[in-house]
Amino acid sequence: MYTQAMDTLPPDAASNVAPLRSAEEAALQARFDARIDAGDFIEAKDWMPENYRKTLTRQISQHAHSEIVGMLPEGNWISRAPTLKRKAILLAKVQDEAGHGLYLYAAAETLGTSRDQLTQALLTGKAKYSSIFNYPTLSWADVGCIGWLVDGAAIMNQVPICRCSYAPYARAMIRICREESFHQRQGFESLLTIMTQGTAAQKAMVQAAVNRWWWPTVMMFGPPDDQSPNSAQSMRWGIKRVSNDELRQKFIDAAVEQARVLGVTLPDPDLQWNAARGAHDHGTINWAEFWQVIAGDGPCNRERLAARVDAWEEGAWVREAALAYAQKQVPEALAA
Ligand code: BYC
Repeated sequence: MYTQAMDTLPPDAASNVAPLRSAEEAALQARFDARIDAGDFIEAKDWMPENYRKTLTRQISQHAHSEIVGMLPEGNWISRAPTLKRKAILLAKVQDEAGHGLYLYAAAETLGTSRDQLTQALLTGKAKYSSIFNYPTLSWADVGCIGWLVDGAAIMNQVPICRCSYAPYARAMIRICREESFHQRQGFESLLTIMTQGTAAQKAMVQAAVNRWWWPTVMMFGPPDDQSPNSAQSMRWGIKRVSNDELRQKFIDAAVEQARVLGVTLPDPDLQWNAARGAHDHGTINWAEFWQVIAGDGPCNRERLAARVDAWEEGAWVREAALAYAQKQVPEALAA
C-alpha cells in the first residue's frame, strides 16, 4: 500500500511500547524539543510525545475526511457540466481530491491509527471535516467558486503545512499543493469565462454564488486565534506554521484583487484597504454560524454524512473482493 512513511510502525505499536522510565522519557522529550527547535523533521519511527501523535492524527485525519467529503458538492455537477471540456476537468479534479484523501489517510496511518478506525470515526460523526463542505452547490457557478475561493483558501492554509514538522504529512502536502494550485486556477478561469462571455443572467449567477461562498470560505481558516484551543501548542510543535487569523488575512487580501479582475463584488460592505496595517479590514464574521456548522447543524451536514455511510455500505463487496484476491496472492507469493 502507498505510504508517506519511509518506515512504518505496525498499527498497534504505539500502545505496545512499554512505559518509559521518567528519566528516560525526560531525555527523549528534551531531544524531541531540541529537534523541533532546530527545525528538524520527525519521521514515523522517531520517538514523539503522545499528544503530538494525537494532535497530528486529529488534524491529518480531519484533513483526509475533508478531501473525501469535499468530493460531494462538486460531484453533484459532474453529470450537468455545461460542456465536455468542463466535464472532463471536473471529473479529473474530483478524482484528484480522492487521491489527496488517500495520501492523507496513509500519512495518518503512520501514526498508528488504522484506516478502518479513521473511517469509522468519520461515519459515526466523531471526527470533524471542513465546515465548508456542508454548504450546497446550487448552480454551475458554485463549482467555479469552490475552485476559486475554497481551493484558494485551501492552498493558503496548506502551503505552510509543506513545512510541517511531521515529515510524512509534509511530503503528502507538497504533492497536494501542486494539484490544488491547478484546481484554483481552473475555478477562476471557469468564472472568468462566464464573466467575460456570459449573458447578464449568467453573470448574475456568478455573483449570487460568490455571495453564498464568501463568508463560509473566510470561516474555513478556523476560529480567531484567541478562540483557537489547539493553535498555541500546534505552533510550538511546528505543525502549524502560520496562525488562523494571519492566513485568513492573506487570503482576503489576495481575493480582493482577484474579485476585481473577475468583475464580481465581495459581499462585505466593510471590506476596505487599511494603509496603516497594509491589509484589508473586513466585516464581522458570523462565528455562531461556524460553530453551528461544525457541531453538525449546517445546511448539508446530514446529507453529506449519509452519502458517506451509503458509499461505505455499498462498497462492502469491493472491500470483500479485494481482500479475497489479496488472500489468494499470499500463498502464491510464498511459493514463488
Ligand atoms: N471546519 O483550535 P483550532 C480541500 C475545529 S479540503 C471544521 O483552530 P486547529 C478541498 C478544529 O478541528 C481542506 N472544523 O483547530 C477538498 C477544532 O476542533 P477539534 C481542508 C474546524 O486544528 C475538496 C476546533 O475547531 N484543510 O481543500 O489548530 C475540494 C478549534 O479550532 C474548522 C485542512 O484540513 C473548519 N473549517 O486548526 C476542494 C487543513 N476550523 O478538532 C477543496 C489542515 C477549525 O479540537 N487543517 N475547526 O475538535 C488545519 O490546518 C487545521 O486543522 C485548521 C484548524 C486550521 C482547519
